Amino acid sequence: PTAKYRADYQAPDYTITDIDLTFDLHDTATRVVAVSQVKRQAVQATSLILDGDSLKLVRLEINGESWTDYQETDSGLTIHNVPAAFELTIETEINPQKNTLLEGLYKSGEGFCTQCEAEGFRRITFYLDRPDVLARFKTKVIADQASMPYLLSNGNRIDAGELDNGRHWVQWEDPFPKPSYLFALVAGDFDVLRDTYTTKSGRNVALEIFVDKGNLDRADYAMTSLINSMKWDEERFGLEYDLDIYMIVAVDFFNMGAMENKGLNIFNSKYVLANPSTATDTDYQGIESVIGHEYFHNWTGNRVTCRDWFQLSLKEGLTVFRDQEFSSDLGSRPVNRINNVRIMRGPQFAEDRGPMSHPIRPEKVIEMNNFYTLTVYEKGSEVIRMMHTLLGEAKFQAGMKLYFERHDGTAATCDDFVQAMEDASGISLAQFRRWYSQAGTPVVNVATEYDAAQKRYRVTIKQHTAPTAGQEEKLPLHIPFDIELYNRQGEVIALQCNGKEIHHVLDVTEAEQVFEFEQVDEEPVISMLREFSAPVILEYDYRDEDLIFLMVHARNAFARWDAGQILLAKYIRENVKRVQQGEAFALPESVVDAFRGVLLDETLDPAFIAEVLTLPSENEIAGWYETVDVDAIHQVVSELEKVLATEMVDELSAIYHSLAQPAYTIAHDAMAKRALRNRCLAFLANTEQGDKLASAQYQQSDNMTDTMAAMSAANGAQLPCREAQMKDFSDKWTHDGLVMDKWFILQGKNPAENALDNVRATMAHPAFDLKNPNRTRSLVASFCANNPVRFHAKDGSGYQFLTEILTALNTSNPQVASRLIEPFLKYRQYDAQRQALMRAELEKLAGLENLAKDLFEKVQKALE
Ligand code: BAL
Ligand code: ZN
Repeated sequence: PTAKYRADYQAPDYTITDIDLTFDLHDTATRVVAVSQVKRQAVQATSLILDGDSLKLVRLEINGESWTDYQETDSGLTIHNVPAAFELTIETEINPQKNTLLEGLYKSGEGFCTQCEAEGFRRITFYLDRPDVLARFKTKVIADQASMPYLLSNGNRIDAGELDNGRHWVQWEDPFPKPSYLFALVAGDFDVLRDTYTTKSGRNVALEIFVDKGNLDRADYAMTSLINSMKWDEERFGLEYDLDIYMIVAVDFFNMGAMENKGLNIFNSKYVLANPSTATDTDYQGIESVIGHEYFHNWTGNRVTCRDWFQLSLKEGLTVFRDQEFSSDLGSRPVNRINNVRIMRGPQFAEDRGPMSHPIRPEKVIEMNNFYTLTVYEKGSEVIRMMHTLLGEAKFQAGMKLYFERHDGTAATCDDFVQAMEDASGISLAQFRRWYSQAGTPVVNVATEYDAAQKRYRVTIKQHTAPTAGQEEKLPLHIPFDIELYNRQGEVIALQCNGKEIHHVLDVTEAEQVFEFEQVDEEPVISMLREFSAPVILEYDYRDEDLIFLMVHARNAFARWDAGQILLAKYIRENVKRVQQGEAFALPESVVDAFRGVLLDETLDPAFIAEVLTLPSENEIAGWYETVDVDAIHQVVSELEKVLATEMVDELSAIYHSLAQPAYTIAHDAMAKRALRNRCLAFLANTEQGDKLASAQYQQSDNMTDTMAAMSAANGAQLPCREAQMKDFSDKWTHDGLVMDKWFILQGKNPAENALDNVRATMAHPAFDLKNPNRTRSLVASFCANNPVRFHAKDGSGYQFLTEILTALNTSNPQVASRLIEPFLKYRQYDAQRQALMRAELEKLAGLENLAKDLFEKVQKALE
């Protein structure tokens, strides 16, 4: 496999302005006729080079005449000696039934659907399958009428008819030119939830959500979320929907979360289907954010798309930022921020440390699917958020407006976006642009000094980014560094430098910079990186009492949570050392009291309290170490949960009982109370009451949130009630794979010593199917990625298991395989014995005869 480089970008020699597609759908032999209007763009070009993959060419014509001057190649089709402008007709045959890759046109259950991003359209027809070729699409779909009454594609439905052989057809037309990755087709039989939305300028939009028959009672929240998204985008960004119909189809077999195809979103059913008895509060929140995300792409992604795939963060980072803001405006801003930051500090920082480390705008790609990463998405969103912090809402919105004025209807670059922000605001983003090209997580080291005589407080800030794979040299970044100083009464001290008051977001731009604050009457407590104002690691030697002070006094909820996390981190590190030295676990009473104080503070949002009382994950903790001691980390986290539970048992128990709710509702305050109650239960699972409480909650629960909380508590603490719960749940839900995913996750995360045996046995469960990405991720990824102590068993059994799965998926679905391989990529962070075992597995994979390029790229980088 060969790499592509961002620096090599060239505009296409030809473009396609219009394409007229006809699909004659059959399970194993679908015929696709594509009639394209082709135009030469580069004077010297004579050959049209089209992308194609796994296609059978049936017919090729130019201007209606058969054309024989062409060659089929490994990557598609080269047509020689073509005119400057012509009509190209290509007929291909494809086999959707055999398409287990779930890219291009494939079967999900009884129906047909497509996934074309990034490069799936070339598995449908030979085409200029690149995002800077924008064409108007017309699509006719022909299929059996009885089994497939719904035939859908992008844009507006303009005609339909019946054929005399039991088949029927529907004609679609999308007036907006789009790249091929936004093409979609769906055929099948569904239940449909319908609603309407009137945009602020008066356009009536039909809203349709298609779900498998029998699932209509699980579509309401998706519809509510869609309507909320449409309204929010008008209010916050001034952006309206632009077609007369917006369709969402939920399918069971889908590699990603969802796809923003113009007018016809295709969703993983996980992000559509929910009712109180099948979905948890977290599932509901996931639906709201993914429905929002795909809707927001209509402007940031579809109306303005990417020039090339290296620019993916142009649409993804921006759209993640928008969906995060949507969830924060509708729900709790602090809780949303906390959860976004957990993802950054855990898996995104881990990605930055590993062999696949890349800037948010990658420079080199072998398999594009490997770059739908937390770096491009989540860190990409943090980069947008930093611009928002630097510019403020008004100037940021002016930048958005200018961006659309300049680039609507075209394919743009990340630099175009930054330029619009810069031009609209008048704020220089010259140095800031380095965030697009520099990989890795900067470490910001802070030292403070108080001069009582001068009443000055000196803050020295150093930034350093360690070399990352393929990028040795790092330059200082422009880091917006949000701080606040407090006096001992908890009052904010105005920031004054050189006789002038300055803004609380400091512009850190140099490798080392000193800020000296004047008129500071007493030694202050400093709160830093407020709101996680930049995606960096903060190093500062905090005293316990300052952190405890901030947990109470910091003005902003995020900073209070963060102080608690830093305090926990101190004692987790210390206890890991103690465990390694054979000493007993120890935690000062003052630390317990700080958390008790938060638990008992009735002025706080219960959902926020639950976050403060949530310990960092074992994976996040692993990221703090050069060499990870999985067993010690696991032991310390378990002990910490137990000690906090034992010390606060009365308070936890009282709050648990006081938060019992009469009936389930999805309102935010009800969710918040459940979050805290179930966090209390997770702690109490470690006490004598655990089994009784988890058992009673499971039996009495009228909703999936409480059911899963009871099961997770029982699973995590290995309570006696666990087995009966697991059996009961499986008996009840075996017919429903999506619900069973929750059960598979618990099997994967089972801390029992024989977890791997259980996982292997579970693969024979009737609801399990390795070909279904959701099932595989639920069971296999939860074991390999989220059960570190069992996956990293010293005998290497977990590693062998992962290799077996990867070998099977390498042929059936390499895109899913490529996500599952992640734990192996971190092998250098483990002890010598484990490193050797994991490396041996990587070498086994490298030796596979037909290693897919998705895995090839990662294996090669890991072994380098
Ligand atoms: N564009 C791929 C799915 C998503 O990010 O919305
Ligand atoms: Zn997206």
